[in-house]
Amino acid sequence: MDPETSPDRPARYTARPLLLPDEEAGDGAANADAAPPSAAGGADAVTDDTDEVTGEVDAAFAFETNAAKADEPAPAEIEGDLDVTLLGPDDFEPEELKDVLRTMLTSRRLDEKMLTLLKQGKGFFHIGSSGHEASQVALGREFEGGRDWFCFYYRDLGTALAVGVTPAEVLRAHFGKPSDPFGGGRQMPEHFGHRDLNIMSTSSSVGAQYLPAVGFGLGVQREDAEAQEDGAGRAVYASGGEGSTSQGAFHEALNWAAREALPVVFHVQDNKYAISVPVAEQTAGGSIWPLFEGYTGMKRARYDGTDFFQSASVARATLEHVRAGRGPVALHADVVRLLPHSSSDDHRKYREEDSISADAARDPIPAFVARLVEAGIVTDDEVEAMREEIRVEIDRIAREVAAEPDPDPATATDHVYFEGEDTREYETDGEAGDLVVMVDAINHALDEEMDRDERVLVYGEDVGGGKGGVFTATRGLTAKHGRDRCFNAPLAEHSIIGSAVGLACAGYMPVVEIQFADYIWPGMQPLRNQVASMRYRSNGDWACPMVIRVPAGGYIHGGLCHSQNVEALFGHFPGLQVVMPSNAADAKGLLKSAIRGEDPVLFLEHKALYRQGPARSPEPHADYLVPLGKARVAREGTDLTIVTWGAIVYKALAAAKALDKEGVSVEVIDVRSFLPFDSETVLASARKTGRVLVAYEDHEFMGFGAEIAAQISDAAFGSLDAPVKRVAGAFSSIPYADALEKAVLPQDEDVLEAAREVLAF
Ligand SMILES: Cc1ncc(C[n+]2csc(CCOP(=O)(O)OP(=O)(O)O)c2C)c(N)n1
Ligand SMILES: [Mg+2]
Repeated sequence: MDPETSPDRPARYTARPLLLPDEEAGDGAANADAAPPSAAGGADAVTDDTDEVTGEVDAAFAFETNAAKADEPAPAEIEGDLDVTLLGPDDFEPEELKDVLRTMLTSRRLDEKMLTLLKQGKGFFHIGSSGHEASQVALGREFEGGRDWFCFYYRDLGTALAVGVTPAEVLRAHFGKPSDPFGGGRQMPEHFGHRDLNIMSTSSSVGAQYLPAVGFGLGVQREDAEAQEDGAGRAVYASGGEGSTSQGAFHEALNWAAREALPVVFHVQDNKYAISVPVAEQTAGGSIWPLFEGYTGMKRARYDGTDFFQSASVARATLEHVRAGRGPVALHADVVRLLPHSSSDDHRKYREEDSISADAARDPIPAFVARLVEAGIVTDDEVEAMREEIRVEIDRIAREVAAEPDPDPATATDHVYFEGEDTREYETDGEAGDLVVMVDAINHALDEEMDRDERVLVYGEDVGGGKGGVFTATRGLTAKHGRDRCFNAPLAEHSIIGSAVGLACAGYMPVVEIQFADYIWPGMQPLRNQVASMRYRSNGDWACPMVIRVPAGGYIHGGLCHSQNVEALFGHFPGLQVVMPSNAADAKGLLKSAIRGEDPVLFLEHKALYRQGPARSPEPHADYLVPLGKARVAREGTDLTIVTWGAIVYKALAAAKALDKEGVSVEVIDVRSFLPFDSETVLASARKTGRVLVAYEDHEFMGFGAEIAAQISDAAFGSLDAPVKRVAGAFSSIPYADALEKAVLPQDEDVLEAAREVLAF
């Protein structure tokens, strides 16, 4: 049967001669013109509006020039400054080329099969790699699964197969089975991840894969100097579409990789569309290729990614370069997207027929087959036999996988955090030293932990060298531990947190500094979509233990961007731990626990307390650990509980002292840890005193105090003699001038007055 005219295939999937029709397609013919099933809850499911609406939108954005550019042919010759020898069929063993063909056909068949399964209502989503296979398989086969590191994107099926992922594993992800090695059914399909093969769990976030590759590269560079001398160092693969190169993270990654000559291969698969947006509407000049130039130290190559032999030639030269430690290579593969963006998309709504058929004419598989037939390596009949064999095999595997049990709903919230045994020993006795200020206690904790464990790496902005951070928390660490253990990152918060993802996944313990909480926002994306979710989305296979030290808080006339409080926002991220010590001993003990832990910790340091007298403590010994998730009773009392943290602890203690003189006994609880939160200590105190004031610096509205008040109302209502009250900052940015700052941030008298109100109720 001619696959082009097979009734089993919707028109939009027949841009290219595909494999043989699927025996299981069932009523697919009836659905041939229907929109593909949308992804229930899928990120891009919303892109499919009604025909009418989309028609209007298309008309408004019909740039002729863009459409023309989007379908520009690939260059006939390889371009760039990488030394590439063009390979042909004679440069490979015939069996190698047959293997390549098999992998390409398998990738294509999996796309078809999963789309068919969707039409049958088996599965919710698919995003295909059809048209990308030549470049993917050519590169993938130069890497070594389980030795090199991989930061894939969702359209990397051919690469995944080439490095060792099996069709059964791909199908398990499609069906969302617990045996799915990518994430046990937690992630949408095609979000590759494989612990045994060193494929880091893929996040859906476009561009979020590039900076982890820098982290892996930093790790490899530390370990593989000798192997690189023999041209055998490990390599890191990072890939994405041309649309992803609009993300700042892409350029940040090129910059850092080039700066440090890291062994990273950036594989940009330019299929000319980012969902519906043609590349000319995406990128200056209509192509990312010229923008690769200028990153000194990085090589680049542009080639026809639908031509296996061009791709393989570039791949070989690239890996030779990278494995010898000569720096990163950025590849620009001109490929074609033969399918709509995903199963939730219909590209006929924004692509002309001739654009779709022009891409179809560049299908890498028939082109590769033609070269092999011409070289006498295979016959057409042999290719057909191979297709049929793959089809039968994949159908069989799909049937078997479909019959596997589905995930147990009871496991739905497993692996948010580390679930193994906590072997840390907390609050052990030992000599306490001289009084130390909080910032010095932090500095000593870092130093001691770097002594204890060489996997601990400290970096951030201004952190290295003589300065030791703008608050001196890292002073002296470069001099003592060396530039490769305490160093300056580029001035880019996404880079700092994103690279830490790769280092953490490779087994390091990055302890990074964000100079001010107010500038953590570029790092929000990797924090939320890489760091915090890594363990959960990989079903416990990958984890991102790291510490992100963040000076936060006001009272220092820092104005709008040196005063912010961020605990409420980050307390909302499953997978993250968030703490804030209020004194030197807790700072040292909590930081050490965080560094010795298994989960990522946002370590908030109140900068107004760094050198404040009352926040000093006798310095605890080097193995003094404070548990995360345990509040501290800063003062015992019986009439009123003030729950607080950070700088407000001292205002609460001042209020307690004032009330004490009036015969009122106030208990002050220093929360210390937001995530995990010690509900038990807070509730026990609320039950004891019957009156609670929550005092904090951040805006009262939607602040962390709201969570505490809600918990007390839920669990201790019967013990209360007054409503839980909050006293906190105004719903405003934090101004600079003394009188204004004082008006916005809670003062001693505000806390005292609020305490009296609760007592008077
Ligand atoms: C940060 C982010 N923004 C938006 C999206 C939604 N989205 C998913 S894929 C995609 C287009 C990506 O295009 P490109 O990088 O060219 O890769 P391609 O899909 O074409 O291979 C978009 C906008 C996302 N997943 N992540
Ligand atoms: Mg694209």
